[in-house]
Amino acid sequence: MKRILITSALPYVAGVKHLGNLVGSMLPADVFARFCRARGHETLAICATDEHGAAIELAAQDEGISAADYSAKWHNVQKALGEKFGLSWDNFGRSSSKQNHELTLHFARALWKNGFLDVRTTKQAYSPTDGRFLPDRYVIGTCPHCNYDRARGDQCENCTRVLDPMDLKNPRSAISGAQDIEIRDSTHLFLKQSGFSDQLRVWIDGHKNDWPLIVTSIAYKWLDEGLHDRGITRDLDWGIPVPDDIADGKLKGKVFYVWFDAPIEYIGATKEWAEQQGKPDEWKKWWLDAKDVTYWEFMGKDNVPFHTIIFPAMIMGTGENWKKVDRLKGFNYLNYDGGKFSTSQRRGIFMDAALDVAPADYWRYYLMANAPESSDSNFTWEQFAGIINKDLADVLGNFVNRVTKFCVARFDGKVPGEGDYGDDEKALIAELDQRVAQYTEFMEQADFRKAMGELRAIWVAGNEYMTRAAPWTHIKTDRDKAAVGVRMGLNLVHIFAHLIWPVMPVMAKKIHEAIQPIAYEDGAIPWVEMKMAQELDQLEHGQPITPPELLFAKIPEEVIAELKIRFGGSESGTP
Ligand code: B3M
Ligand code: ZN
Repeated sequence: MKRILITSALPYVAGVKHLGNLVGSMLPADVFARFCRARGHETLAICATDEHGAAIELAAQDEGISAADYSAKWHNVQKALGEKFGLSWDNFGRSSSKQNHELTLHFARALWKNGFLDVRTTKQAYSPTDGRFLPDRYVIGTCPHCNYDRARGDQCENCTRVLDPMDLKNPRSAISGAQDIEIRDSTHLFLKQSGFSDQLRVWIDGHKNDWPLIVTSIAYKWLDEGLHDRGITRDLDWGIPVPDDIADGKLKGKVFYVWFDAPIEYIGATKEWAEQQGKPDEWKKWWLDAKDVTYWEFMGKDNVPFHTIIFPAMIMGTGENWKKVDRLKGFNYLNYDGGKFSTSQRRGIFMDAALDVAPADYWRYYLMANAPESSDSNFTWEQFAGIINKDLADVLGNFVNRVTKFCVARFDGKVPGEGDYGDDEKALIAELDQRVAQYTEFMEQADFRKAMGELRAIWVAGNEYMTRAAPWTHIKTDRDKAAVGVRMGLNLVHIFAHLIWPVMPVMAKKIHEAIQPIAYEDGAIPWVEMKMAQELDQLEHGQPITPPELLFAKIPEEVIAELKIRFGGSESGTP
């Protein structure tokens, strides 16, 4: 048994997340966490809303409420939606929590004491029209690297480069659109990041083989371009205030930069979880001197620099033994019908609307089967419907129905015991020994597209076997032979339930209950660990089964056409 810590990048609290956000962090983290639990590993899955920063202040102003009220409101919305999607976090915390305030101050004080923070007077964008400094996303303009004309002051969402508002061409205020931006002096704390280059490179070299190329290439690009010291405070009201004991009160009225406190919330949310468990020290065994823990992070590619360079540098600078990431799973982008998903333009499919269209498990399977791993991937309604109709309805759903209904019609709804497994069954067993091992291996590596491909191949192998075994034909002439086919079929249905649980937990339970009404402790349906010869011959002869109600409904063509109109395509703009 291993101990596995899993975090997914913290969604900004502003509004409902789209499927691109979901597939790039929260969903794969959940599928992986369930897989680890199914295998019996001690698993801790942590997420939270990322609540500070300019973007949230701006969004709260738009709604006419305080940033604190705004965050509380949208945190609850996101938590409820995540649960509806089956996201089984051990804790879904908030970066504005008291635990995160305390830990952020701990980190800042350690960095200050160790000489890794500098006080500097910098030039900041100031808007006389708005009467304030305009940090980060308060400035919008043209990216100096790729010329994207709606780049934000903190990062260009087109080319993912991290920016300073002063870098933008044609800058304007995000509050008022005012272009009369002046440059004024303001004092800030800087993380002396450049001092960590060598140490970071050694650490990243050590992960060349276990991080995906998308991750190492971003990390090396940063190192090769040379690390710049980074401002970690902002002229904002909403955030974690810099305490007076750092820099003799010179930073009065400033708060830490959102990206300084956000990754610390991974620890904060763990601490909160431990307190909720009534074991307030338990978080330490996941984060301090935690040599026996394997720590997995899941995130989109734009978050990679913060997790490979900045947060690790912060950890190194404390001189303390905080856990650093072991396996970092980065994702490319999911596009919507040839263009970008966009929260600001409400373009694409959002988590709330998605659940009006199809149950969570359909989305979970579709998204993992098309996870943007080695390159960006593209969502189209045709492709979505194709996968649901074929893989889920025709291949998996139909198999379960056929076998269970036939068992009821001809074998009294009980697992038939007659006859013995022969060559056909042995060949299937041999094939599935290989395929299940391969599927397990892909899941262990969080290689989701390949894993889903193998899962589908397992269902297909079952279908092909059933077509050959054809109990519906043999029943007329050879009842024992038909019994063998049905018994194998029911055993297949049973292991399918086990194998799909990490990705389709609701369907897995439904299918499992139809075959074997066992209530598994804490809901995890355990992984298939035995040899197939045992797994596929384990249902008790004579044991009753009940065909499940309709598992997967197809999405008809007329509906696809309607959905395209309702959600808008690449040409038609926003819904
Ligand atoms: N809030 C997610 C994003 O860029 C960002 C992740 C923080 S992880 C510590 O959408
Ligand atoms: Zn750019």
